[in-house]
Amino acid sequence: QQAVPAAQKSTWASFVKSLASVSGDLSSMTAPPFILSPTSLTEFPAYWNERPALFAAIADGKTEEDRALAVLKWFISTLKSQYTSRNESMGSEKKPLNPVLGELFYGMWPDAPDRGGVTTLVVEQVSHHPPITAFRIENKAKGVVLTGHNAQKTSFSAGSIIVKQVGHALLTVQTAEGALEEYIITLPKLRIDGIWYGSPYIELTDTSYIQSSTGWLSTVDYKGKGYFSGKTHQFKATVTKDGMTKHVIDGLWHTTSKDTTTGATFHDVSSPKEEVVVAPLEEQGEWESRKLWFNVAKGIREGNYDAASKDKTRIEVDQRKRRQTEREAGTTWELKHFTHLDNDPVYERLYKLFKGTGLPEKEDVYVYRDNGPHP
Ligand code: 0T9
Repeated sequence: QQAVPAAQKSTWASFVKSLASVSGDLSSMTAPPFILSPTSLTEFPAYWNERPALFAAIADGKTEEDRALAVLKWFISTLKSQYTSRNESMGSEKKPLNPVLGELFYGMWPDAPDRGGVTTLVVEQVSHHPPITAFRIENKAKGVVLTGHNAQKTSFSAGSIIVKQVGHALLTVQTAEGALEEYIITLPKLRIDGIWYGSPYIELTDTSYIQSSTGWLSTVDYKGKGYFSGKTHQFKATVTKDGMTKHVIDGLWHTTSKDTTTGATFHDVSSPKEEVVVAPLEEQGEWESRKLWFNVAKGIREGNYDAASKDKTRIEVDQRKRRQTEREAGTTWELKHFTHLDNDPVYERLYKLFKGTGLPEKEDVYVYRDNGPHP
């Protein structure tokens, strides 16, 4: 139990015990200081594009098959950033800051010879309770766009936190022939282990799917230690068209994989990733994540937890006041970049192709509204 500072051992033990009784949403639980991260969940969608060249390369595929494989390769290559990067930067998984309604995060990745232009990121917290984050990533020059939203349903089982990801993403690509291809992407289930020892880490389980409007379907099965072999972070992806298996990819999502049909390397994430570029604080608006949480994040980083909790309380009180004012006026908070629809028309259309996957028939969606230029 080395990861837990001596002074926080008992608060950690009671926190872990209370995990078993809280089900659904862990985000608003108070956790001991050592496990707090200074980063808000609104920053997490940037993980989708830490390899901007792979995102851009989707548009370069000559055939439907090429593009389906390019989407799968980009997707698998995001998993290391999404699910292991906090362990690398902070020693373990930590509890992210719980975004407020209307919180924003903007970023970009600069142009380079391997990607045709800049890639932009827009994130908005579209619900506070339960927390839901909507995002959009676009490489305009290449005609590749990713839009999605996600929420989590958590439960506790055999000492691990089980996280079901709710929501999905839609990737669209404009082909050289001018056709618009769509890919619905569903998200893996997470198991957070190492809780008792205070050093949580993520293993992916279950299955995620990438269904294309062209009929190509990638089914990604995730397995941890002891399934396909004794290694962590294993996956096997089957790429099919009209029910026929065309490729089987096998490997470790945080390192490399192979196309078992040809033996060639499929993905390889050993090269450095590219972190999102964010405007300096002086140029950020009040609702932008790093500006909004500045004092809280500083307190957490510097071990000044009194300062962190004081400013967190200020933010929470302000939020409660706003909700109260809205209730009294009979209004609701207006989202800046997204419109909520109860049924996603694209998902509904492509659902017919998800044969026998057990996925829900309908899903809601946050559609991006183009509001002109923003930082
Ligand atoms: C979408 C990602 C998601 C968000 C995080 C479960 C989690 C919040 C959601 C799913 C991203 O694309 C990928 C990566 C990590 C996920 C987080 C890991 C995590 O622990 C938190 C939850 C809410 C907790 O903070 C649990 C309590 C904590 C003490 C355990 C470390």
